[in-house]
Amino acid sequence: MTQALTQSATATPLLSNFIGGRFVAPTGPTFENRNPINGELVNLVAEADAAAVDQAVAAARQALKGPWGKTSEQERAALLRKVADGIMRRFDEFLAAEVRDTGKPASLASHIDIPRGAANFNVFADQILTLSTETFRMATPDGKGALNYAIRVPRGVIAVVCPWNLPLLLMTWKVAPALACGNTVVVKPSEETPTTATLLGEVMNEAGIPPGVYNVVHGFGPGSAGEFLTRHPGVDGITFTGETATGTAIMKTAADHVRPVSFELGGKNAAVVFADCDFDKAIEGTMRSVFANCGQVCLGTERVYVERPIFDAFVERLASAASQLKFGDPFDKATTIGPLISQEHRRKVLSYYDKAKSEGARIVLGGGVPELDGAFSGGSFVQPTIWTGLPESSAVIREEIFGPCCHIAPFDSEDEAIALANDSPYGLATAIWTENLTRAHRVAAQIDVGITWVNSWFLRDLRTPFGGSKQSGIGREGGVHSMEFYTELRNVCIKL
Ligand code: NAD
Ligand code: 6OD
Repeated sequence: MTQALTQSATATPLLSNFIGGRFVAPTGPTFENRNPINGELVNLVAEADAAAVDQAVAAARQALKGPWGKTSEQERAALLRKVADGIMRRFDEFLAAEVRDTGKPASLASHIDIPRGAANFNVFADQILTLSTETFRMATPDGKGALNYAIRVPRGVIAVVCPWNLPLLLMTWKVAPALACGNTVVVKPSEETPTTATLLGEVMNEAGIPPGVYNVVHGFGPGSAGEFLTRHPGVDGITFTGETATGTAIMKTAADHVRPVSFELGGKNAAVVFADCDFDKAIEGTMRSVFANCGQVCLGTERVYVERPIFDAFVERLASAASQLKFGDPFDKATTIGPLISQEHRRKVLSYYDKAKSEGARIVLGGGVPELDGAFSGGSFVQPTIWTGLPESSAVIREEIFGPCCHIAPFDSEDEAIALANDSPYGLATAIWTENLTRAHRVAAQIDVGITWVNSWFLRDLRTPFGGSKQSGIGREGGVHSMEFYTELRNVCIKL
C-alpha cells in the first residue's frame, strides 16, 4: 500500500481515513489492527472522531453538488468499470490486505472476496444502463389527457456500515450500486478489517472518481465513527450489514430525521437434506455451507436437518470430511480453514461450545481449540465442530454462533422438516438437498427465508433479490432492487 499507510510516531504503519479524495493526517486516537492468524500487530488505524465524520459527510455533500451530480449514467458506468479494472490490476495487494486482516485462506479470498469486489462494480455498471421507470397516460375532463412519468434521482449521501467477514465483497456490494445511481458514500468498515476499504480509496482516485464521492472513516460502533456517521443529519440513507442487535440500534438512530435503511442482518440458517438427495453433493455442499470462511458467513448453515434413513451415514461422512480440514499458513494451498476474526469472537464461539457440552450434546467432532505449533499459537483458532442430540430449544440451535460448527438432527417427514427450518427468529437462507424437483419447489415455497438454494449453496446471480426475512433484514439488494434503495422515484405529471 502506498498513500493509505504512513509511519506513526511508534514506527508502526498507520492507516488513515480517506476524506475528499485524500488520506488525511490523523488528529485523534488510533487503534490496533491485529492479524488473527498469530495475533501480531499489522498496523495502527486512525480513529475518526465526530469532526472527521463531519468532514467526510461534508465532502460527500459537496461532491453531490459538484461534477458528480451532473454525470450521466453512461459516464458513471464507465467510471465504475475503471474501478473494477483497478481492483483487478492490484489484485495481489487487495488479496494480501484481506488475508492479513481476516486470516482467511488466500485460496478462498482469491476465489470469492477479491473477484466479487470487482464484479460488484461491473454488475451495477450494467444495471444502471438498463434501468427504466413507468409512464401512465390518464384521461382528463377536457379530453386532452395528461402524461405521468417517473424519474429516478439519487438519494444523496449514503452511510455504508460494514462487517468483517467478507470485507471488500460486502462493502462494494453497497458502494457500487450507490455510486451507479449517482449518490456519494461515507463508508465505515469494520474496526477488525479496515484495510481494503482504505486501499479502494487509491483505486477510486486512479479511476478518476471525483474527490468526495467515496469516503472512508475508521472506528468502532457506539460512541465512535459508526454512531457519529449513522446519527449525522447530513446522511440521507443508511445501508448496513451486520448483527441484528446492531441493526436494531441503527434503526433507532435512523428514526431521527426519518432516514431510510437497508439492512442485511444475522441468520441461523438451516440445511434440509432429504433421503433422495445426491449424497456426495449434499456432503460437499454442506461442508462448504458450514465451514467456509471458518463458518463466518451470514448465509452459512448452523442447523442441519437430515431425513432419518440417511441420518447416521450423513453425520459420519460430514464428520469425516470436516476432520480433514487443515489449519496453516493462509498462503499455503493446503490450508483449507483459517482462524476466527478475533480473540473476542473466539471467546463467544467457545462459550457455545461449552454450552453444547453442558447441555449434553453428543460431540461428534471438535468442540475445543486445536493444538497448533508456535507460529500460530497466538491465533484465534477453534476446531471445526459437529454436535447431535440437543433439544431444539437449546441456545446453540436458536442463536447465531458465526463459527465453524453445526448441530445435526433427524426428521421423519417433509412437513416436520419445514416446521423445524422455520422455527427461528431469523429468515436469511436455506439449502435444500433433494433429487426430487417437485419436492424442491414445494418445500422452497414454504420456508420463510429471503434466499433458498436447491442442491447448491452461495451460488450468486447478482441480478437477483438478496436479503433476509424476519429478523434477518429489511429490504432487498441486488439488481434492480439495489436501485430501488439507492434512488428515489419522482413522478412528473404533464397536463397535455
Ligand atoms: P456488527 O453488527 O458487530 O458490526 C458491523 C458494523 O457495525 C461494524 O462496522 C461496527 O463497527 C458497526 N457498529 C456496531 N455498533 C454500531 C452502532 N451502534 N452504530 C453504528 N455502527 C455500529 O457485525 P459484525 O460482527 O461485524 O459481523 C457479523 C454479523 O454480520 C453476523 O451477525 C452476520 O450474520 C452478519 N452479516 C449479515 C450479512 C447478510 O447479508 N445478512 C452478511 C454478513 C454478515
Ligand atoms: O453475495 C452477496 O451479495 C452477499 N451479500 C453475501 C453475504 C454473505 C454474508 O456473509
